[in-house]
Parts: sequence; C-alpha cells; structure tokens
Amino acid sequence: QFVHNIVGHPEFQAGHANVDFIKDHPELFKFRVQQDRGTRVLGFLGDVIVNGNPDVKGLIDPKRELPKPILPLADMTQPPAPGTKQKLTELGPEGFAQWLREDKQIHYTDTTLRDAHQSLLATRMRTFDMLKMADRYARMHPQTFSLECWGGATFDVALRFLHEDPWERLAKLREAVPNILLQMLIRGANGVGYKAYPDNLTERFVQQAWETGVDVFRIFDSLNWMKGMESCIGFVRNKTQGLAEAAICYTGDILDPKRNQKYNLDYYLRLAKQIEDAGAHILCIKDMAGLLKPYAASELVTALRDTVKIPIHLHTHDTSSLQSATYLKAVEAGVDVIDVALGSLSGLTSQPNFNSIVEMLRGTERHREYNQESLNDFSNYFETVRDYYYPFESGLKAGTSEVFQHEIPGGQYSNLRPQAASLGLLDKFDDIKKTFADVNQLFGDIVKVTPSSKVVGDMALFLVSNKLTTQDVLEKGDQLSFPESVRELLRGDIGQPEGGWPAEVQKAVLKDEQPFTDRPNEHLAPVDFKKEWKKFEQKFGPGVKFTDLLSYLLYPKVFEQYWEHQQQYGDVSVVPTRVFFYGLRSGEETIIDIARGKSIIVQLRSVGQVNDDGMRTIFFTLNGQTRNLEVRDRS
Ligand code: BTN
Ligand code: 3PY
Ligand code: ZN
Repeated sequence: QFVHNIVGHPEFQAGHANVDFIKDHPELFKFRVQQDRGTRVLGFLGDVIVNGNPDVKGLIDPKRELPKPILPLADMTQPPAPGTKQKLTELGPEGFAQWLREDKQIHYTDTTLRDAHQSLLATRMRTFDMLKMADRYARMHPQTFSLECWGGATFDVALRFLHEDPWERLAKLREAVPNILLQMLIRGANGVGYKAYPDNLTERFVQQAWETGVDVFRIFDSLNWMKGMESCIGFVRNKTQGLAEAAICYTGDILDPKRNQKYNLDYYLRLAKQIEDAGAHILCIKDMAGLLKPYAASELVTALRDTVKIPIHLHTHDTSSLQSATYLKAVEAGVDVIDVALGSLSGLTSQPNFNSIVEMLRGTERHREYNQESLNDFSNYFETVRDYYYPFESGLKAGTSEVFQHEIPGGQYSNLRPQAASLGLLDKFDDIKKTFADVNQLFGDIVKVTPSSKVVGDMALFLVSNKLTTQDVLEKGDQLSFPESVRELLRGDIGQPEGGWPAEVQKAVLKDEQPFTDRPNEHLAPVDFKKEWKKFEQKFGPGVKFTDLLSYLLYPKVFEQYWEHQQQYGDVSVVPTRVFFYGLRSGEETIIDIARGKSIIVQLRSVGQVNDDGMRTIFFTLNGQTRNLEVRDRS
C-alpha cells in the first residue's frame, strides 16, 4: 500500500509517531505518480511484449495464426425487443415462475458466457469478448430464457488471472442486455468461493449482485445439504426481486441398482420437496458431471413434475456425448428450461449444442423458434474467439463414458489435468481418475461439485503422488498427514453429506480434532461492514467501491494483487484478447477503447536490447506520436 501522507498514516493517527517516524517509514516516500490511462495500458502491453503474459507462459505456439472474429449481424439502430427480464418485472418472481411452468414451448438458458468456457477453457473468457457480442445477442435472440454469465469460478478467475473486475463485467453485460434474464451460479453458503462465509456477507453479496444485474440465482450446496442452501434462498427472496432457483445436484444413477442405494428417486424427490418448501421459485436439476442418462431423465423429470409445483430447469454436461438424448427425454417428460451452449463452445465437458437442440425440436409442439442463421453467426464468432484461448484447452478430444465411473464434474475436468501436470503426474492421469472414484467411496459416496469435488480431487492427487491407496488411509491413516482441504471437509467445514461422514475415515484424518455437525457458518462472526469499510478505505485509499470491499472480503489476497495490477496498469479488460495474451509483433498495431468514446491506436515499432540495469526500451507509437517505455526484462 502507498501511504503518502504522514498525518493520514494509521500509526501516526494512533499516536505512535516519534522523531524517527519518517525514517522508519520509507513507504511515505514511495510516491505513485498517477499516470494517464493511455500510459498505464502501454505499461501493460510493454510488460506482455517483453516478459509474456504469465498465464500462458510455456503454452504459446508463436506460429499460430489468430484471425479476427466476425461479429454477428444485428440491427443496432433498434433497441432490443422485450424479453424475460420485462416479464419478470411485470409478473414478479412468483407470477413469473407460474407462467414459466405453464408455458408449452421449451426455454433455453445459454451458458456460453459462464459454464461453457469454465468447462472448456478453464474459465478464461474475458469481458472483452463477451461485450463485443452481447448487445447483438440481445437484439437477435430476445426469446432466450437467460444468459448464464456470472458466478461459479468466473469471479475468482476474473480477479486472479484476467485482472479484471467481475462486478464491472456484470454491470456492462446488464447494460448491453436489458431484455434477457441474467443468471449466476452461487454455491449456497460458500458463495463464489470454496469455504463457508459469514451469512451476512453472503446476504450483502446477493443483494449487490441483484443491484448490479443478476436476475436468476442458481443456488446449490456441494453436498446437497439443505442447511447450506436455505439461508441463500432466503436472501434472494428477501433482498431482491429476482428468482431463487435452487438445485438438486444429481449423482450416481437412479436406474442402476449398484449405484442407487443412497441416491435414488425417493432421495431426489424428498430433496426437491424441501427445496420448494424453502421458497425456491424454480427447481434445478444440476447434473454437473453429466451422469443423468436419457431414461433416468424421463423418470426423474416426470416424478418431479408430480412432486413440486414450481418449474424445472435442467443443467447437464455432455462429457459422455449422450446428453442431447437426455434433453430429448427430459423435454418429452415436461422439463421447462434446458441449459445449452452456442455450438462452437458446446459438447464434451460443456453443455449440449444450442443450435442443434433447437433443430432437434423443430416441428414439435415444444419447439421455440430461433433464427438459426443468426445462432450460427454467434457460434462462428465464438469459434474464432475460442482460438485465442488455445493455451487453456483441456485436451479432451471425444466424449468418454469413463465419466460414469469417475463422476468428475465438467467444470473440474479441465482443471484437474493441469493440476496433475503441475505435480508432474500427467502420465498418471488415468490413475488419478480411478482414484477420484475410490476417494468418493472412501468418503462415503458423496455429491461431488465445487467445493466438495475439489477436495476429492486434492485427495486423489495426494494419494497418487504418494503412491497410497484408500485402503492405506484406513490402515495407517493415523501416521499420515492429509491435505488441509481434506481435514476441513471431514471436520464439517463445508457441511454434512447424506448419511453423515464415515466415522473411521473421520478418525483417521482428524486424529483428535472434533468434527461438528451444525452449520459451519454458525462458527463465523458476522462482518461488521462499517468497520471493514473504514479499514478497507484506509488500506486501499479513496476511490474504492463497495463492490471492491465485497471482492476483498471473499478473496483478500487475490483482491490485493488485482488492486496492485489495477493501480499500475489501469483497466486491462479493454485490451483486445489477442494482445492481452500474446502482445504485439513489431509493426503491428491495435486499437484500444480505453474509455467510453475514447480510443487509442498503439503500434509496436521495436524492442531494444536489454541494458545493464536489465531494462529494455520499447518503441511505441500512440495515436501516431512516438512513445518510448522502459520495461524490466524478467525473462
Ligand atoms: C517483436 O519485435 O516482434 C517483439 C520482440 C519481443 C522480444 C522479447 S524481448 C524479451 C523476450 N525475450 C525474447 O527472446 N523475446 C522476447
Ligand atoms: C461451480 O461451482 O463453479 C460449478 O460450475 C459447479 O458445477
Ligand atoms: Zn455445470
């Protein structure tokens, strides 16, 4: 932090100043000259040109050509037609839910801007590529139920790797799409994080998300624990006029006698009823790993329609490549909304293909009309955009029925491989997938979705890298020290699974530590927002926003680093993606819209030799004027 001012210094204010105060506090002299936006963004480009973007380090193919995406056609002289957003305002959440349940035509949630890239490209899609198409989409496809565009892992990744503000992303998407419901994924008491947060923090988060633009809150608990969802459902109902959509996470196979001891039809119906009773406006079947097979979908959706009165929204991942059949059966059984992704970002660990599913139903009573030519334009746009993110592709080439054994969620699959690679275990990936299934059984056969799935993954990596089996855990667990996340899970930090934790595993992992069975949030002090805001402003200086405080409270270290980056380089979300990841070549130029109505044209002329101080001079032109910049070569 930069505290320039002696009287503003917290220690001085606390009365701890003496004659040596100035000498002891060199930070008082680290003046930050606030540069203009153009200069700051040049600084960022300079660093990427000289040192590369660390996020793609070692993953770049310099010969790869990256053509420019073609924007889908739309009549931008007209405002977007009214859609589900206006319908929600008109009917209110209860009335809207009833309308949805009674509507005959199938509804579509487009997940391209959240789960599709989370599951295929390690969540790296930037706001830049979303904003180019969003206002066109609002005009061309206003009949879409919702755009899933926020929450899940996007919050963390935006701040941590993309150095952009997730709240700004949401606000800008809201402005571009005033007519279609915007949807987020929230992990109940775990918010958009990996642990339990104080209830009043989640409450403020939900309220702020609504105020910034979220309409549909898809709420789940990673163990299907009602206590992890209930309060969040309440926050949406009490603090917003949005829709509380709560999820049953689907695991196992209700039609397989070997897998349906615990997770059978009765189990899901019971949970669905509890969700309805807790006040959810919509019920979601969240099939995060793509395990819901077609005939099971028939049975489940039919029974759920008989059990609850609220509409049913189905989410799946096409990891096995079977899931369009699941949608067919679910649509026949009366599901109200299904999740799809634009063609070029569909399939494999992502959602089924929007463009094709529309055609699957054409000519039937449940068909909803779409301009297919335009849907294909949008798919083609993202096909080119996807290329820019090639370093983040998972390597999965075809659907795999292995998923029915390992049950790894789509959103985790693309992360587990690089995690294994970073531990030097890539050649053991098959073993890791099998061990993932073993660990699931060791933990008592649990629901696996963020964050519980991450813990199962951590344990699988731990066992494989230490050449241990789940049997070893039971036999000599008392001599082993397990990953911290495994201890937390078995202590009850993220809640209770159906049937409780297996006692002998708990004993082996926790040793003498006592587990708890109540809500982990009960052990957390509520956030004192007045006090936190004051501390926050003092630490980060004036100019911070309330949304920054929320980001900080959820991810303190990540936010701090984001803030440093933001101070040094400004808002880098406006940098075109190709330049953001790969820099510029000599002679190449780029146009950057650094603020509303203000663009700069930057050309890289050349990069100088590294000098004795380890610096290089970079010769740019900015709007035709020569600009030289000194950049440290850290390579
Ligand atoms: C260009 O002129 O096309 C850009 C050249 C950038 C070269 C940078 S300097 C630091 C790093 N080390 C290299 O060998 N190449 C890059
Ligand atoms: C997330 O929590 O990010 C998920 O996508 C879970 O499926
Ligand atoms: Zn998903």
